[in-house]
Amino acid sequence: MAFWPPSHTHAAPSGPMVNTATVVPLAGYVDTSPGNDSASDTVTIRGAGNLAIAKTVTPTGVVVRGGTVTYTVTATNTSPLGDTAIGANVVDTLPAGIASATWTCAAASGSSCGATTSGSGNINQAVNVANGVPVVFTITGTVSPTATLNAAIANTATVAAPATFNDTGGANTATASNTVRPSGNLSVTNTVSKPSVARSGNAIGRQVLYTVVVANGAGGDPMTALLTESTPAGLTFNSWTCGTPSGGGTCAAASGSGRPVNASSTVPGGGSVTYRITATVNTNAALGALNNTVTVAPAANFIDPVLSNNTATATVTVTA
Ligand SMILES: [Ca+2]
Ligand SMILES: [Ca+2]
Repeated sequence: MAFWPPSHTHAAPSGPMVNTATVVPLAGYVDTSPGNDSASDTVTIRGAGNLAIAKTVTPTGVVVRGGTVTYTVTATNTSPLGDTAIGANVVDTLPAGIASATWTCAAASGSSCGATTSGSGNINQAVNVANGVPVVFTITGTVSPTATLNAAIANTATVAAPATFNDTGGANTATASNTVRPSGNLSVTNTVSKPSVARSGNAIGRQVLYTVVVANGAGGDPMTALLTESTPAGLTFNSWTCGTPSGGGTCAAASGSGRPVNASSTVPGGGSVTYRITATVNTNAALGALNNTVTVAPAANFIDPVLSNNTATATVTVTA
């Protein structure tokens, strides 16, 4: 019997091929059982190549609750003989930290997305992947508002070869991962007790009190905030306190000497703490505006998406 050559030399159709052989009696002979003169064999033609999948995510590294995350899932086929994987199954099951997602699929000529090119939720779809022509799924998801803080959201995609395709390599699973970090809009205000100070005055007269409020916007995650006071010329810092919490705010330290430098507090969304900082205008301070700026910064692994309200300046006018 002649079979389809087991190693073909060109792109061949995949799927079952039926090969039938028949014997015919020579002239003058009688076949007493003509019913068994023919036999068929079914040979399945299998394509071959490395069916693989890759996955990337944007943003990389860190996401916040309620934020948007985009995954790109790329199924590829590297086939030395140019075979197409017909009906390769792509699966992407959304992890718990993703509240909802929609997806689209795109494929250039030769490959195909299969039944549909868009959907929502999990992906479980048979696609055709031609040699060198990727099938690309783009998933746009929303991070759950209750996603566990400081934990990873790992999203895995797989591609499985159809029965008609011999997957000759690995790389059938790919995972993209992000860490959910706390996010809140920290802000700071700074007011001073006196509009002006005479540098010729006595020590009490030259003392000023700065009232600095560190707040976190409503709806934010609890944030660890670091307050730092600048060191303007003409001013000597005496001491500071931290207190007057609202909304569950807490101060890491209740007081300190000099100026606050990375003074830490934890402020839930909608909460605040208040620093009171005493300083003395020096007798040799320059006349005119004496600006004192405070800055609040999120601690490491806390995300403040709005930095424009993280500094505040209070001004004292120095007079003779
Ligand atoms: Ca593979
Ligand atoms: Ca801010």
